[in-house]
Amino acid sequence: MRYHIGDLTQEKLLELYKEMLKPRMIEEKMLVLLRQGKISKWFSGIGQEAISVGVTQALKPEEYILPMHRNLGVFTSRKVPLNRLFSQWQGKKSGFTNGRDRSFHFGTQEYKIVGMISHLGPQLGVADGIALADMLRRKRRVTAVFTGEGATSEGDFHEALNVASVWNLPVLFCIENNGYGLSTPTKEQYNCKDLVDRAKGYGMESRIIDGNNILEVYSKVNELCKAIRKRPRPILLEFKTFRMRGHEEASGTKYVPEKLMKKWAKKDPISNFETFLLEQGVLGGAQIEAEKEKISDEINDNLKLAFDEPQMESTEIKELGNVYQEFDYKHFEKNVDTKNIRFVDAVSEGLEQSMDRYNELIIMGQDIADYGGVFKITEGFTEKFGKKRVRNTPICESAIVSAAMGLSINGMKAILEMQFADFVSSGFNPIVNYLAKVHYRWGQNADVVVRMPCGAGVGAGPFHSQTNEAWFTKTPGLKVAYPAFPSDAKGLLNTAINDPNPVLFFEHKGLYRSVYEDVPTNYYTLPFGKANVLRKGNALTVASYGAGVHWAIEILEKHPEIDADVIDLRTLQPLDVDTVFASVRKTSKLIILQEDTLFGGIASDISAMVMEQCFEHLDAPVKRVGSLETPVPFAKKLEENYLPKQRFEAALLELYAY
Ligand SMILES: Cc1ncc(C[n+]2csc(CCOP(=O)(O)OP(=O)(O)O)c2C)c(N)n1
Repeated sequence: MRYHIGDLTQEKLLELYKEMLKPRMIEEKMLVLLRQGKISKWFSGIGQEAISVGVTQALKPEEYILPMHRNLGVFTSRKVPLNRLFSQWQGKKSGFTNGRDRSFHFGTQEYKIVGMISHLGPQLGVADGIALADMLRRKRRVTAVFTGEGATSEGDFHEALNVASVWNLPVLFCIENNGYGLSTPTKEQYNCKDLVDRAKGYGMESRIIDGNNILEVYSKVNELCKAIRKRPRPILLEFKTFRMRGHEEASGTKYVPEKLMKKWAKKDPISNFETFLLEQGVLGGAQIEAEKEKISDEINDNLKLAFDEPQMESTEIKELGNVYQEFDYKHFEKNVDTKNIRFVDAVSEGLEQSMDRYNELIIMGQDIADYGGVFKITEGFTEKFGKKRVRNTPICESAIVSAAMGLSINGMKAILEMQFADFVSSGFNPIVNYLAKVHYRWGQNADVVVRMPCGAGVGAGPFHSQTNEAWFTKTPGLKVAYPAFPSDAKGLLNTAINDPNPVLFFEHKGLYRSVYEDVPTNYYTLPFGKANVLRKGNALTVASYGAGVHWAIEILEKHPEIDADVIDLRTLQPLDVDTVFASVRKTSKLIILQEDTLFGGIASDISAMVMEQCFEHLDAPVKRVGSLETPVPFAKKLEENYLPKQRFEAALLELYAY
């Protein structure tokens, strides 16, 4: 291995050596503990230390770094206390997740490290968001993110690199090409010569770096970081290296040819550098022993601290209390000045007034800038707020959700417009796995609102008509709002934006231009988890939300003899079950109408809760009415048949007569 010292001082050379030695020795210790059954799982980065250490050393402490599962050297180079790392791996209190997540699945704002989620790819888009925040604040900073070569096959990789390039974000994308993704060799993973060949397609600079040569890694990355700080832009790096152990310890390396192992063993980043430093007279044999003893003592002392800590315990209340970031709801009253406007206008007004309130609120979505979005809700926004805050995105829902997560990590607020709620499936993974879980896992909030133009009745067929709220109400960590009226839409949207937690905000397209209301012109908020009783009656209770509320009222108007309580739920997570219970205790009959197909929807849960809590008060079985269990059909008559309006009328009459 050839080393070029360049202008590096002896101190720096020694520092690089020691920084590589520490993760290696920690790993060797962990392998012993694993064999003794004292830790559960280990993903080894032995042989890849030069990459973690070299990249981290080239960054400034205030610059974010997003490691993967083989980057222990990132954590040690950032001086994360070893006892905290060891406690983290044992699921103990001094770790970073209160025992809620394992291994390297955590982040820490203190050390500007954002750890991975198991799904690998979303990290790359998160880096985009962090870098975007730095760029918007004109901070000349680099964000470095790691990926294995295996995860470059995920769509997230393509999406994140494309976004970074189109937006010219200062991200250093670091591929650690270590030959295998679990057991899959590179030739079965991709079909280009080098992975950096892809950079050309993204219009991005790139470099290949010998990942086992610490001086090459550190010097080149250092130079590139300086260049990026001067002129922000993304750069793709491919570090050539090798995975010297199994994917994780239990999976072994039988599928790796012996000669490859031998070849790469000769390239070990630490022993080679050690020999070089000895030859150069920078390091002496006694010094090596002394350093090893020092690290060994540090490891043992910190291991004792971790082992002495008790196993984590918790309570239902504490665990439930940590899913969401605490939100101190501030009520802003409606004023008396109103304007008769449509649902779309109310959404637009809420967005505009919130953009005025928060300088660091960013809206992102497809065609939302000068075009104003397909529903024209952000029309005129670029003139008022500029294209930096009202951002057109490429078609890449996953990377944009991840980028919104990154904005939040770096202290900004984000709103995403899904062009149609149906397309959220392409951004599903980071919503349910990153945004939803991040607060519970390591206390980071996801200050993101995802706007969801949804719903059927508009002749738009199976892919532009779904109402998919149940995909999200099922996932702890998300909030879900689903207003039925313009004034609710505005007040709830303002609250969603104030709330530091991720909110899925459903807007029914069928209501956009058909429902008018006198909406207060000022900035006001409405609380989540408070249903609205639209009509009061004693015969029965109707509970619904979104378009269902309007269908229920329309049908009830046809039957004035039915004296019903009509409850508009307004938010589904949190859900105001108390208002439903109180009504059922009064009327003794409940019918729940939802536009979603019936199975596994909100109606089923409300029904179950009412059975559990109000059984003695019921005079009839709870009725649920929803759409047919089919995709949403296109033709008018088929769609009418699919939707629950007619079935609701029949069920309502049946319940009334019961
Ligand atoms: C979306 C997803 N698919 C599959 C896996 C299972 N898995 C975890 S790591 C891994 C291999 C990753 O290979 P690579 O990106 O090259 O990183 P390496 O482990 O080699 O460092 C696989 C298949 C996963 N965690 N997430």
